Amino acid sequence: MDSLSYNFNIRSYQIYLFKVLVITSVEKIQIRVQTVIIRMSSNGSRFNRGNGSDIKDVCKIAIVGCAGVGKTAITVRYLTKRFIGEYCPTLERIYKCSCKVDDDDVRLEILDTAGQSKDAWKDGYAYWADCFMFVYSITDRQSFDEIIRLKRLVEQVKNSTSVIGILVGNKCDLLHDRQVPANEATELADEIGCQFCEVSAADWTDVASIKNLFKTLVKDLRKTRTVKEGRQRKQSSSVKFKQAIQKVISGKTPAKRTLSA
Ligand SMILES: Nc1nc2c(ncn2[C@@H]2O[C@H](COP(=O)(O)OP(=O)(O)O)[C@@H](O)[C@H]2O)c(=O)[nH]1
Ligand SMILES: [Mg+2]
Repeated sequence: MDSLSYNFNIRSYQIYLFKVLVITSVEKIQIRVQTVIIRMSSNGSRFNRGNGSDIKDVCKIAIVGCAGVGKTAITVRYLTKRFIGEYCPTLERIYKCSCKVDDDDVRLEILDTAGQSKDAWKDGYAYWADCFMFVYSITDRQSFDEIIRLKRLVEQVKNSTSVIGILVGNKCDLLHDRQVPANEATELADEIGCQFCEVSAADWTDVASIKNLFKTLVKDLRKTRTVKEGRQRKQSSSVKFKQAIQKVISGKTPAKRTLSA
């Protein structure tokens, strides 16, 4: 009787141990499965965001102009809505961000240039960029005179006179130091085929105007791209039409020969 109860105890202990092991391993598996699911879902959402499946365009903008005109100040104002005051004068960087234009998400790559030389232009960002922000300071006549040369350089690199750009007169908070009248800048804008706007990166009430500079460029670029695509589609469909006609004509000729033979 004693040995029976002993055996029974051992068996029940074994069953208990077995149950515990099974439960803990099942729990472990459940935990692992849950972890994998969490990882997958978090990767998935990150992937969806990073992938940018709903992003339609990439727009590469180069901010160009003489040193000290406020290129970095404009870029930083746009990206952070802040005006820091002092910026590294040799800093040259590409910033990536996105914006909404006409209900579409557009990816922006903004190149804040520094100290351009003629050669750098030829080899570098003029070639890289889709559109340009030509910045001068309304308090610096020389920076305004430089714009026409910069525009010509871009045209050379792009091998086209129809460059997408906007002329920007910065530091319009410093009206007392103005060296470039607004009407003169409007004339230049007409001459180089750009829109024109005066802004102040320092004035916080001008944040919307700075945002608009970028939006205008993106809109112009998208319009140009749509027109180009339309033209290409038209060309390819007219080529296809011509090819179809030629096929019909060349298909009829041998058929006639067979008939006459
Ligand atoms: N008053 C005023 N100062 C500005 C404005 N934008 C830039 N600055 C100042 O001009 C200097 C040069 O600006 P920065 O952005 O570094 O010029 P960059 O060399 O063209 O990049 C800095 O001291 C800025 O604080 C502006 O709109 N108004
Ligand atoms: Mg700078």
